[in-house]
Amino acid sequence: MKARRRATALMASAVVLSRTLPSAAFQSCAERSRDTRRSTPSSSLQSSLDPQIDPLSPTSSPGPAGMKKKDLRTFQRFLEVECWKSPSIRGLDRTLLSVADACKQINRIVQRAQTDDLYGAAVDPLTGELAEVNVQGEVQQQLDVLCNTLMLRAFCGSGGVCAVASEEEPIPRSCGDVMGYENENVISDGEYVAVFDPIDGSKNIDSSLPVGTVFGIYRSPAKSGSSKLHIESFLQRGTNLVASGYCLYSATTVLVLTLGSGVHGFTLDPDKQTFLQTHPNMRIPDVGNLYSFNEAYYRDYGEPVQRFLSNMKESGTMGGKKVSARYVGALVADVHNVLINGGIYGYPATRDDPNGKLRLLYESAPMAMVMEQAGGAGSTGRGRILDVLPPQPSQDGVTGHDDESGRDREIEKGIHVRVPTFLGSVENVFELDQFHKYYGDDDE
Ligand code: AFP
Repeated sequence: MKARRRATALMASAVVLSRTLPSAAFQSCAERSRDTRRSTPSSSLQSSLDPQIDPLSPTSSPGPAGMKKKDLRTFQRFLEVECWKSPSIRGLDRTLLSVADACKQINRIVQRAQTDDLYGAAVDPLTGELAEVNVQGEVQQQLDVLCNTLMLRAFCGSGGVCAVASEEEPIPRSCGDVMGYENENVISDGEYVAVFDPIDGSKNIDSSLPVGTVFGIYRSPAKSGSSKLHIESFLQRGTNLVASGYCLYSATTVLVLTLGSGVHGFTLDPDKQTFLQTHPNMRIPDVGNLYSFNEAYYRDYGEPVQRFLSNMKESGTMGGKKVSARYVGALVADVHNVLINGGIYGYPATRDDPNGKLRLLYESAPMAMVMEQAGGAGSTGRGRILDVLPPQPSQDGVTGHDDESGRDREIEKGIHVRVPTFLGSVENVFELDQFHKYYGDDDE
C-alpha cells in the first residue's frame, strides 16, 4: 500500500517536473554540446528575431529564449487556504479577490493612459460640469475618478464590506450609497470597513513612472442590527487592521498582502491575467543601505531628521554597505523597494506641513502593517504608526441625514489626518527614532 502511494507520488511529481522544466533540462550534457555545435550563432539570432515565433507566448514551449511558465500558486488558491486556516477572516476572500480584479483593471488604465483619452479633469456625466476640487485641494482627474470607482465597487460589491473611506472622498460612504440602494444609510451585512487610496502618486503616470494602490480593512465595531454608518469603524488604531496591502504598477504589477500572519507578494502574469505567488513569506532585511527621502526638503525637515541624514551620508555606509539613495515619488514604489532590499523610507514633518504629507488611515497605517508583518518597522519618529489614534469627532459617532457641515468637517479631519512616516528595516527605523529622542524638541 505504502509502495503504491510512493509510486503514485513519484509519478505526480514527474508530471509536475515535466510541466515546469524546459525539455533541455532532460538532455544529457553530451546531447546539449552536440546541439550547440549544430546551431550557429547567426541561426540562433535569426530564430530569436523570427516574427512567427513569440518567445513569450504561453503556447510556444519553450521559446528560443528558453522561457517557460513557473508552477506558482494563484492568489485565489492562496486565499482559499488562508481563509480555511483562519476562520476569523472567512468571508474576506471574496472581497480580496475583487480587490485583485480592481488592481488588474487599474493596471490596464495606467497602461493605456498615454494612448487613450484618459487625461484631464473629470466631468460630471449628468451635468457636463467640471468636477469639483477634491478633499486634497486638487481638481479630480478622470484617472482618479475611474480608479476610485473601481475600488469602491470592488469593496462594496463583494458582500464582506459595509462601508468605505477613500482618499478621493471627503467622508466615508456606506456601501448602500456606493451601490445605489434606495436607502443609502442602510448598511449591508458586511462585517468589515475598508480604507484606500485608489491611485497614489498619479502624477508619475505622465512620465511613465510607477504608481500604486493602497488599502486597509478593519472589522466594524458597530453593533449588529444597527442600520447606520458608524464613523468609529474607520477612526481606529492601525493595530486593529485585519488586512492590508498594496498594488504596485511598475515594470511588473505586484500585489502585496498581509492578513496579519506574514506578508505575501503576487505578480500579475501578463498572459493569463492571474496574480501568482512569486514572493511567499516576504521578509525585509534587519538592516539595509537604501534611504528613500525627498532630500530637496532637507532645509525644511526638523533637526532629528537632518542629523540622521547628514550622519548617514558623512559615514557613507548604512547596514555595513555603501549607502544609496532611491526616490521615485510614489509611496508604494519607494516602500516596495525598501521592503525588498532593506533600508528606510521617510516622509517627515516639514516646516509647512508639521505632520508631513502622508495620510494615516489609507497610506501610512496599511504600509506600516505590511512592514511590521515582514519583520520591519513603521514609526512617526516618536512612536509606532500603528498605535496612532486618528482624531475622533466630538459628538456621538453616528452619521445620518441630519449631518451638519461642522460635524462633517470633524469627520473629514479624522479620516484624512496626516502623520510623519518612516518605514523600513528595524535597525534603520530604530536609529531614526534615536535621533528624534536625542535631538527632538517636545513642541516639534
Ligand atoms: P500624489 O498622489 O498627490 O502624487 O502624492 C503622492 C505621495 O502622496 C506619495 O505617494 C509620495 O511618496 C509623495 O506624495 C511624494 O511627495 P513629494 O513630491 O512631496 O516628495
